[in-house]
Amino acid sequence: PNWQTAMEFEDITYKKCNGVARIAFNRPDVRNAFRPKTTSELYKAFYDAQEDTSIGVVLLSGEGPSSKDGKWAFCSGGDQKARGHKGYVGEDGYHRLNILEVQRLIRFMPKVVIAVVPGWAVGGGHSLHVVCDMTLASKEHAIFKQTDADVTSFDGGYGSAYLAKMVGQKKAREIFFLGRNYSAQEAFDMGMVNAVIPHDELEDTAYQWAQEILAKSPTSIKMLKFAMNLTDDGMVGQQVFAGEATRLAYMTDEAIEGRNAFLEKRKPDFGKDKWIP
Ligand code: 1HA
Repeated sequence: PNWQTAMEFEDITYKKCNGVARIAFNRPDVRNAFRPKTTSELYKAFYDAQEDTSIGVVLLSGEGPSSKDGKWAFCSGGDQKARGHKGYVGEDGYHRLNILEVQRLIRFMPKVVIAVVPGWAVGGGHSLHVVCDMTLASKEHAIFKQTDADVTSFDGGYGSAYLAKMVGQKKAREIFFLGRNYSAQEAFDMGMVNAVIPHDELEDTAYQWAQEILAKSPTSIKMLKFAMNLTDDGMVGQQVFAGEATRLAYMTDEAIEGRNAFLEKRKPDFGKDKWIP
């Protein structure tokens, strides 16, 4: 693919090519840990991908390998050096946890987000792969691990409770309570990885998966994502799904008649035989 840089950032890279956006952590020397600057850049890139009508699939990955030891990482979670007494401290001195806003954008955006995991997916980085629609993992280098309970920075939302829906309660508790390393194959066997891919083919495979999705009907993909989210997202899930139902209703003759009747100060005439069962 002929990737073109979409926006310049410091902590991430952001590129686009043929309907696909690729957002990648770019702090390989710290295993792609995120600091507040990283999460606000991520938010901007994801928001841009959401608003771009030519984009249907977003790949989330990590640049690498590390210049220090040649190891690969997807993301190792919150940068522990950026953690003050009250939480993660931004350049403005405020404590913020805006990775959760990024999670919500991934979850609610009407596009497919694929986690492309070339190496470590740890802590809040593990939670990010959980919240993505699908995960592709490097056969040789991907390692999945939850350290939240080691550093007292725990994801009690999608990272744990939604993970339990994905891999089952016993496995999710094992992942969090023991914090062991799991290979791509073990993560696949648990049901939290869609495919285990030879490292050299990982990026091309992700692009190929994206192209297959892009050949489908955009409305169908969007409604299906929101339908599958709905039961786990409560009233917000219903709201997101319903927003799309309203959009579809706007496209009917009834909606045109309702709007026109109001503007023309008359009673609407929706027709006598339109109560289709
Ligand atoms: O869960 C949440 C949140 C939940 C809700 C709301 C907000 C949240 C915000 C954040 C989080 C979290 O992410 S909590 C979990 C935070 N992350 C971790 O505890 C992982 C820490 N890192 C590790 O356990 C390991 O580094 C590793 C398993 C990812 C990789 O091990 P490895 O291959 O042995 O490399 P290592 O030598 O440990 O690391 C390489 C370099 O990267 C080290 O720096 P150096 O000694 O070369 O100067 C290391 O310090 C740095 N590094 C790695 N991970 C982080 C990091 N530096 C800062 N923060 C990191 N997370």
